Amino acid sequence: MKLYYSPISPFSLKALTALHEKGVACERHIIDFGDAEARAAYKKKYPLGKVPLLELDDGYLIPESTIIIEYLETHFDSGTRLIPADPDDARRVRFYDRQFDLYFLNGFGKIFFDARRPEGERDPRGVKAAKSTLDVMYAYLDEHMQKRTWVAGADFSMADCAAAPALAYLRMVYPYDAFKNVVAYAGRLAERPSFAKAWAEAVPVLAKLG
Ligand SMILES: N[C@@H](CCC(=O)N[C@@H](CS)C(=O)NCC(=O)O)C(=O)O
Repeated sequence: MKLYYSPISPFSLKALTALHEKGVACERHIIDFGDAEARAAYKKKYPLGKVPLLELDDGYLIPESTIIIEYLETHFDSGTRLIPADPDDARRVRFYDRQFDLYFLNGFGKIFFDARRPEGERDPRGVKAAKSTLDVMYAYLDEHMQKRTWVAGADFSMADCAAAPALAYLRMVYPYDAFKNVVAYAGRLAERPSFAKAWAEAVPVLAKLG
């Protein structure tokens, strides 16, 4: 099995966290998005060119971080169970997984990439909309985390794998200091050994980017 990823990509960090949680070893292949040739070669394998992507030994491709984790959960019973066996509990995990991908991470992407565009190509209206969605999500998560350790039940799950990179990155571009339960949850996620290991790979790459 081979994972195509970028150490700084939040969706890759989500998949890597899951791999560490499950103690599943796999070959790694870093896609350097700054290298046009490498990017073009990767698009021949996966036309969307997005990471993460899991390639099975027979060449079968599994894109999408959530689906990669679903595959790991179905095929490896080692380590942490990231998707509960009970269908209702599993649906709850999937719901929070969606929330982090769609409303937290997409908001991060909008703010982060907009700031890197030349002045005339920026989209202040889109950034404002992303921030107001995040305001809603921060308040919602803060209340939800009042008496919880992990986001979707008593145990660490796929949803926490999604939350960890989202909150680590959002802290940098749209901090949530006013939301104490979110801050505490982000702290627990940062200390979770699986995410800490994945993030440790991202830190030197981020430092180089400045
Ligand atoms: N829904 C996908 C999102 C994957 C995604 O957007 N990956 C970004 C990096 S975090 C990427 O590959 N961007 C490069 C591009 O879109 O060309 C998932 O969950 O895996």
